[in-house]
Amino acid sequence: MGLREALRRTSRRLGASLGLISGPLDDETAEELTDALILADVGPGPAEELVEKLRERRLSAEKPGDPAVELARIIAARLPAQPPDYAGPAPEIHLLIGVNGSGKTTTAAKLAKRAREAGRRVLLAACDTFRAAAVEQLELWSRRVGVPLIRHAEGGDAAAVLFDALEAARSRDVDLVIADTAGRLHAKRRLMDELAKLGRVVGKALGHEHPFRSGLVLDAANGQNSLQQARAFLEIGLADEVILTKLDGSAKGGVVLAVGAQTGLPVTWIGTGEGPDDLEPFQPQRFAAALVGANPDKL
Ligand SMILES: Nc1nc2c(ncn2[C@@H]2O[C@H](COP(=O)(O)OP(=O)(O)O)[C@@H](O)[C@H]2O)c(=O)[nH]1
Ligand SMILES: [Mg+2]
Repeated sequence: MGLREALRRTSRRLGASLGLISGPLDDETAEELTDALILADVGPGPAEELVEKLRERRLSAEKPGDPAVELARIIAARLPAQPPDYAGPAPEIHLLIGVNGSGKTTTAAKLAKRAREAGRRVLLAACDTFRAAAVEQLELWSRRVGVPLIRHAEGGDAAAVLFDALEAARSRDVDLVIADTAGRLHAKRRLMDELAKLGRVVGKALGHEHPFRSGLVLDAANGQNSLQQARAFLEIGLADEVILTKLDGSAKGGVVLAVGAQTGLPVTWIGTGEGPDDLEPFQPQRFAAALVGANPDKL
């Protein structure tokens, strides 16, 4: 599904409020727009700040422009900047972390397909060893997207799978390893230990300076609750970025702003459906335009 379509339910709601604005922003319209932003899960604080900025802009402008375009510009400017492309040694290592059901396995497959199609040598690692079904699900995906998989028998050790995947990556000249991990919500301490163990495995297999990136996968359909659910992951401070799934069909696309405001982490990818191609790199301007239903060429 395309981005605009995925965000249709959010943009429709915001568009209805924005459509009422012609000149300066009066109190009633401001309040309505704030409510619409809160319903879209932008969060009350950021919602008020956005509307205040829009109000100022419209007061100071000689001839106020399209309110949707103005709001989109304000939103885009608030989104954390994108991280630079990976420039470290091969292989690049991308761990996907997050609670069960957030979309880690699906996203691993989507990312793998995209990278393969871009001409990269990719390997998937089935580090969610907790349930047999999880490994099988990734195995199906690996065949579907044509990317090899490293797996162990059920119940194995996630760190051992990662180690094997990294060894295989080295011997096969792989340049990207994508590791799917388990999303069990156990004690923060355990979670931290497990993720730290994966980090040590990278050091052991590839050298201690070798970087890796942890993408926290969040379900946008749960809006701000997804941030709450992933609190343990956020508190241990091992997430480098956020990948937001299930924006399709959600009326809570505004959660992107809440994620930025509450975590300070960049959103790097967005999931827009269940199919292998339903993944887009996050582009703040394009996203902001689609969120409020503005013409992206006018931003
Ligand atoms: N609509 C929609 N569904 C998604 C998206 N990403 C994942 N899903 C679905 O969410 C469910 C859980 O995904 P899964 O990858 O198994 O989550 P995991 O437990 O974190 O590995 C599956 O039914 C996926 O098809 C998305 O971007 N949009
Ligand atoms: Mg999974």
